[in-house]
Amino acid sequence: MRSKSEVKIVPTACLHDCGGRCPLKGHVKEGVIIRIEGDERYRACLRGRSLRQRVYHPDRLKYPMKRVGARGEGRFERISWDQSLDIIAGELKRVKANHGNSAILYGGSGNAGLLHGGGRAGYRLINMFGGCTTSWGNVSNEGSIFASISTYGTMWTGNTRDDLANSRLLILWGWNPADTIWDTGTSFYLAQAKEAGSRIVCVDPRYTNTTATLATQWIPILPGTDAAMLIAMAYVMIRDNLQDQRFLDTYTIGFDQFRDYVTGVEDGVPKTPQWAEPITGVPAPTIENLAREYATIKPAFLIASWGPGRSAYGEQYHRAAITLAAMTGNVGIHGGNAAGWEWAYASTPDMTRMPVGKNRVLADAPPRKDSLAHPSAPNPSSARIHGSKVWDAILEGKAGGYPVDIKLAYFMGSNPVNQLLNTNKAVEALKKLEFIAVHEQFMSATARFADVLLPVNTFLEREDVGVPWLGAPYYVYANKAIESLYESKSDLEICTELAPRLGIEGYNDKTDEEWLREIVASSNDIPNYEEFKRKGIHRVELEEALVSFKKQIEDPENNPFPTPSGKIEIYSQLLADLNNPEVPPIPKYIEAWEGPRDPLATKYPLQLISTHLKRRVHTQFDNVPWLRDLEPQAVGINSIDAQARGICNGDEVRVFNDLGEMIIRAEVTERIMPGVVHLAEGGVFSPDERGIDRGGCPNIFIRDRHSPGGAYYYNTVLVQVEKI
Ligand SMILES: Nc1nc2c(c(=O)[nH]1)N[C@H]1C(S)=C(S)[C@@H](COP(=O)(O)OP(=O)(O)OC[C@H]3O[C@@H](n4cnc5c(=O)[nH]c(N)nc54)[C@H](O)[C@@H]3O)O[C@H]1N2
Ligand SMILES: Nc1nc2c(c(=O)[nH]1)N[C@H]1C(S)=C(S)[C@@H](COP(=O)(O)OP(=O)(O)OC[C@H]3O[C@@H](n4cnc5c(=O)[nH]c(N)nc54)[C@H](O)[C@@H]3O)O[C@H]1N2
Ligand SMILES: [Mo]
Repeated sequence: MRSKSEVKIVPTACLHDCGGRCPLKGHVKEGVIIRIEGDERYRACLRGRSLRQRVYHPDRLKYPMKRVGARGEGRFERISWDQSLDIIAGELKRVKANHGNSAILYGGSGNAGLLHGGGRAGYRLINMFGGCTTSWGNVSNEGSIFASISTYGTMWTGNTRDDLANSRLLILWGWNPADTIWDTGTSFYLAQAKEAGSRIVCVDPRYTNTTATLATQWIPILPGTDAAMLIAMAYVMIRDNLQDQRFLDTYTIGFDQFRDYVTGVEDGVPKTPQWAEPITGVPAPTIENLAREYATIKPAFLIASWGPGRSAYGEQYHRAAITLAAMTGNVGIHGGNAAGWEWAYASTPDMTRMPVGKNRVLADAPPRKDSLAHPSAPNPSSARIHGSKVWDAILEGKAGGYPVDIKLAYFMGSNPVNQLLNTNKAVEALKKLEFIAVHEQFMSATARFADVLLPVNTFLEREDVGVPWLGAPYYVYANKAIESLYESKSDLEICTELAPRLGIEGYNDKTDEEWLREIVASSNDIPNYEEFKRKGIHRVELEEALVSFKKQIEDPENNPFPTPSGKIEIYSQLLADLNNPEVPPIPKYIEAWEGPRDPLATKYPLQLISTHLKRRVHTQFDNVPWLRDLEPQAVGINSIDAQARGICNGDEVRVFNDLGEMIIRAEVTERIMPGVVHLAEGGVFSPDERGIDRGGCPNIFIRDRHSPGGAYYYNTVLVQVEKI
């Protein structure tokens, strides 16, 4: 028997791509993690606690491999690191020489450590090699970014979550933080608000776990119609003169134009609750009530979560929510919320991270014509392709109007085949390329298409630092708990070895620790690197909750909003100048395609939404046995829709539309409204020999277009479900 003293406790953290950054303690014995323990204050979720089953999963990629079967078939043979790096370097040089750097497509996201996350290592390498084609548009929340920048002039619009306890009414619009972690403490603060007697209303097509545990009221709404309900709420406030006119006069421009649209002066259609009822499926009296409550209970927190915004015209929903926050005077005050992009604490963007350098392919191209042309709008180069169009761009190239003919794709830390739109088109597109390199931990749907596939370690096998989303005021230090398993390496190590093969000098002249010391020093918050590393966490004690726009509200003379007018722009001249009726200067309800009134609905009558799952982060953790048994992938369908189709709970059903077909288990439930079905995103694309997906990947159904303002529209799609 070995003694307990041989167990070493390593302070580390979960750095997966959700909003939580949960401190963890790894119990390590003889180089093996035997247990993972959470933190008392920042409690890790089920994923962090089951990390061992992911890290030690038998399917981890173990050594470099090259493809031997047809592309996408998933047959590989082992090669050495030298061989694999020589092949990748040779292909990069060949494509650059023959077609130029723009023929290289690079994509990376993945885990969220400040050093190893975000595909930074690869982007730095490719930029030092001369640049590449990349995509634009934030898959998570481009609609919200668009609305925040055009209305407030900045993305930083949130309050820290400890401020939730100050709200008396909380309207959670398409937000399910009981499952979908945005930062580690949110559920705790929501529970505090509930205990203090605040009203919590959830507006969501699904009766979520958040609704079940926290809400006083559930308002089911048809997907993609949120802007109509918000605008009808504005109608009620205007009709009853409940808006905070002093706030509007002092801090905003364009309310008059908005009022003319809402009351019907502009187009002859008053946007009454009766107008919104058949569009949204929400009874007019329910809309009336919520409007009156939001206008009269102060302070009130309205969050416009990103799920509803990942839809056609999702930008309008976000702009409408911001307008209501302004109409009720809830911007810049404790207990309120600006209803924008949500981040409060602006320290991360200021931190000095490993520079990615300049991408010359992007820099050399003129700005995109339809970008907001605002300094904080991310990288508006016309050489970027919207992420929903990359597969089409590969297939159609310059002949199809794209800026480039892509020949080579290099992916690390992302799984675009599974997670971008129109998966079957992705399959077709990737078959056309001359070469594909992928760095991965597992044989993902994307890894399957690699010509050379390199094994990457996990954050428990390297050092990193993390910051949670939304401005939760703490930092985590993820100490390396174990040596890299098998032959795996970090992306940074791999790129460091590739650099000289590409003739690049000075790619990496620092150790990981030197990079991390630099990152930590630049935070301004962390006084002592050693202590931070030893404890694994640094908390910033705030005197009071941080509230975005507090200065602007308290002293408007000296603190204009960072918009062209210095005010909250309910009417935006920048948008008016785009001269595009689909991106109007005031928020409007624009009916989306693939909704219940689309002619396509006669063939495919069910609206499909795909949400983020408690037990996964996207596709990651899907293979963890402890978690898989908890919530098997299934299509959620209301009992009325199920009965009409003869479907019983647990039956295998066929889900299909013109783009794809799937066989999956049905979960018959009252927890989703009739007419809407649900599949969790991140179901692993697993086509059988007939091409029918058996893994439940919703993206096989979703058209590869995007909303006019750039929002990805994962939640705008019609399907049919039938019993088999
Ligand atoms: N556990 C876990 N946490 C995560 C993630 C994860 O994968 N797992 N992913 C992280 C990432 S990267 C992101 S971007 C965020 C995403 O965070 P969100 O975008 O908030 O997450 P979703 O679950 O997609 O959507 C939230 C809710 O919106 C509802 N909804 C969908 N469509 C509509 C609509 O049209 N109208 C209304 N009113 N409601 C609608 C859904 O039913 C769902 O309950 O979560 C982060 N946190
Ligand atoms: N239908 C639908 N689709 C969606 C969404 C939706 O709501 N509905 N949500 C979208 C959103 S919000 C997001 S953020 C995206 C997420 O899209 P992705 O980030 O592409 O999704 P993941 O499945 O997390 O893929 C990350 C991959 O990186 C690997 N990985 C993890 N760590 C590392 C590392 O250090 N190095 C390397 N090289 N690899 C690593 C993992 O094994 C995993 O396969 O999905 C989008 N897709
Ligand atoms: Mo995301």
